[in-house]
Amino acid sequence: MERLAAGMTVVVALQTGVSALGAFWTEAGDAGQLLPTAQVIRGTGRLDQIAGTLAGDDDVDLYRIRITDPDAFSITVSANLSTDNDAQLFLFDSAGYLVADDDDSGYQLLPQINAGVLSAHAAGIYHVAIDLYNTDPVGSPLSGWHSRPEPRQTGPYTMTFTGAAPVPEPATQTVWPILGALAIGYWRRRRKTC
Ligand SMILES: [Ca+2]
Ligand SMILES: [Ca+2]
Ligand SMILES: [Ca+2]
Repeated sequence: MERLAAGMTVVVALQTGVSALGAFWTEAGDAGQLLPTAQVIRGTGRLDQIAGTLAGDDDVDLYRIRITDPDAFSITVSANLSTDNDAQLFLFDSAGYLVADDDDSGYQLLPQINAGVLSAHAAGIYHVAIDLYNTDPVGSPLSGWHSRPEPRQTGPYTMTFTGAAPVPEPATQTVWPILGALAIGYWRRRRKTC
């Protein structure tokens, strides 16, 4: 069993070795506004912050994240938009169905999603969008945006998270079935030789 035990040690190390450090993500270029063009947050450990810019006439920035603790999940926003800081948040599941949204629960006219709002939902992949009031999503699942910003404004924002993490790299996602197949093969060989 020594070789199998060693393999399982590697698995445990992969599971626990990603929990210590937080990730601070800066928008690369301009994040898209639909699922196929959402910016995928990569990294290890917690997701602490995403910093970006609402630019142009009416920017919508959509990010793919992983919610690890739905009870604790929260988003607070700081921003320095050019007029009145009136931004909005929308949270969609992995397929683009809206699960939460907020306009003005944060400081001044900034949005905020409080811990507990996601308690009835499962952990997993989600998408978070930040945009200007009063541009709202269209379709369920998300298929577009109704652009009607009031007022039009631009500027930087930072979203701070609890209960979230980056999306695992594809290689990390595929290592589990590979390790599982190796373990099953080893177990079958052991049974034949016993
Ligand atoms: Ca942007
Ligand atoms: Ca954008
Ligand atoms: Ca707002």
